[in-house]
Amino acid sequence: MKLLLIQPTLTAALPENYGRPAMYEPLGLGYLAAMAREEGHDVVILDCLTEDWRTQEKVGEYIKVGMTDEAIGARMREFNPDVVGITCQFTGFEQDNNRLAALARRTLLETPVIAGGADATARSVEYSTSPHFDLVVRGEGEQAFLRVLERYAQGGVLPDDVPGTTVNGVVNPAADEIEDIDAIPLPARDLMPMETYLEDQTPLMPFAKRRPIGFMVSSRGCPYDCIFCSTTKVWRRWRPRDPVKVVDEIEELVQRYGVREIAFQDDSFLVDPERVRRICEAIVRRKVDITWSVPPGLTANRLKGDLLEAMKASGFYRACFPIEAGDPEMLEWIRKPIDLDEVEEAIEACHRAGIWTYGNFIIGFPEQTPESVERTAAYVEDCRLDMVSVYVAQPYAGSDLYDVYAELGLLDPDRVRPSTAFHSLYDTKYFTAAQLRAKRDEIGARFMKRRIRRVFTPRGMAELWRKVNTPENLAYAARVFGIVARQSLRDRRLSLYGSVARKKDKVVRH
Ligand code: B12
Ligand code: SF4
Repeated sequence: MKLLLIQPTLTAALPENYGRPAMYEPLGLGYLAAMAREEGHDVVILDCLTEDWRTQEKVGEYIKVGMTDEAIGARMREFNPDVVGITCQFTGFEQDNNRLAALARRTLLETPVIAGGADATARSVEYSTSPHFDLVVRGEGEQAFLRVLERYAQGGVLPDDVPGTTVNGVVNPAADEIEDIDAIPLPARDLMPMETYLEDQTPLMPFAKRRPIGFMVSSRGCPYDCIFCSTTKVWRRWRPRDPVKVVDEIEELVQRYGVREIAFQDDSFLVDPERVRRICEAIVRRKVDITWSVPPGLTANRLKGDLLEAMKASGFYRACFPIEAGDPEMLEWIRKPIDLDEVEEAIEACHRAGIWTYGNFIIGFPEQTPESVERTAAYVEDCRLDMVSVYVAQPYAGSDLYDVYAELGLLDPDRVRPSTAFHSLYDTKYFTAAQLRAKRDEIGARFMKRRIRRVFTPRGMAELWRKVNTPENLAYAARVFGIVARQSLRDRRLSLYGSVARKKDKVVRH
């Protein structure tokens, strides 16, 4: 059968003339495509954002980035698929998912339209009863999707009882998880516009050391259950890949795509430190010349002993810590499994080892008081991190936080706002959305000011010295400080994900 797998456009509160957005290969679609291809299906992946990111149009108060509907419709007609699959990951961008599915309906008439991804999983009843979608695959998609295709190919009608699917509001039992995730073929990157992703990854990872950067996952799931995260609804159990297979994929990215850095996108990379050590040893043994980091973050209390040295020897250069709050009470409320003392120790261990440190923070939980936000702000200001990102809490469907927003009446009854953690559109009990955005900027600016002063202290100099011991490291340090200085001068915000370029005057206000 002919399958068209689509990553939608992006409509959000963005500045006009936004420039290049953060673009990244849709690995979920890549895995599905690879599996389907092995079963003999003819697959096309259409990334509507990446294939035409220069087309940016105003839609109401928001900006839509990516291919026009005419262009997408033409591609649909040209390929004329038997089944359309749309990845619906982000709650905030449901209007893109719906518009695309409606376009598929209009253009391809009887062709089934299937949804998958984090948002469709969390709201599978809503999606499957909407006029746009015929079926939702919940959670890990490979097995359920293939079974749906097999049954559809045999009978010519979509099955309504496959485990792991929701059809017409009926939630079938969950599918079994794939026990051996190494049996899944590598994502079909050859079906994606890799040259466009790799061309300029600055908006996605401004603080990367080398480019181009290859993105991959070395494990699925997370053993924790933070209140703001929906991951446990998609992946029920943490499952690792074999370190040898992980390094095979790194080598493929290096040899085939000229990748020089790896960004692991695992939800919980460090669950098994011994596995990480084996990945590092294999990188060194096989002489794979890369630098690497884990942007979603590392659990601080697992970065112990000589593991950090093993990581550094294999190219690890920057530790991201998802600290989220500087207020212990708030940490408990959000169920973040960290201890601020252990975080301090991990930051110090990184400085000693000459590893750059990065921290992620979230403010503006629905009932977070101004005093609690200030405790996080003070923590950020006083911390010894090299770089930080401050985000505003968001109601992602599937997270328990979404229910808290709903209970407090902070959500709209009939629509989801195209809000992001960088530019939030949600009020909370104590702040308006605009106040939270200003607070986020203020905390970033306070950090920058202190950070720049810190460099010129004896301790700051010593920390820096350990990180600039090779010409490449020196050049990297210069680049980091260039970005920090430019951003601080222009009062812009640091951001790991998403474009750092914010045209201040033209920001679309909610
Ligand atoms: C890498 C990443 C990004 C990248 C790119 C995302 C992309 N376009 O793929 C970047 C850095 C740009 C990004 C940004 C954001 N992200 Co992000 N991101 C991730 C991350 C860490 C990994 C994605 C990935 O590659 N997963 C691995 C693949 C294998 O899994 P998968 O995509 O889920 O696919 C599987 C299944 O879901 C399913 N499936 C998926 N699609 C389909 C389609 C069909 C037809 C079928 C049958 C099945 C199916 O089958 C796949 C294989 O099993 C995920 C967390 C996670 N673990 O998934 C968060 C995640 C997707 N991000 C999230 C969010 C919220 C964001 C932001 C909106 C944050 C913000 N700023 O407010 C931004 C903005 C997005 C944007 N477009 O600008 C949330 C989404 C939650 C929600 N309900 O909205 C997630 C789930 C994190 C979380 N746990 O909360 N993100
Ligand atoms: S935020 Fe991170 S640690 Fe917490 S549940 Fe989600 S993936 Fe796991």
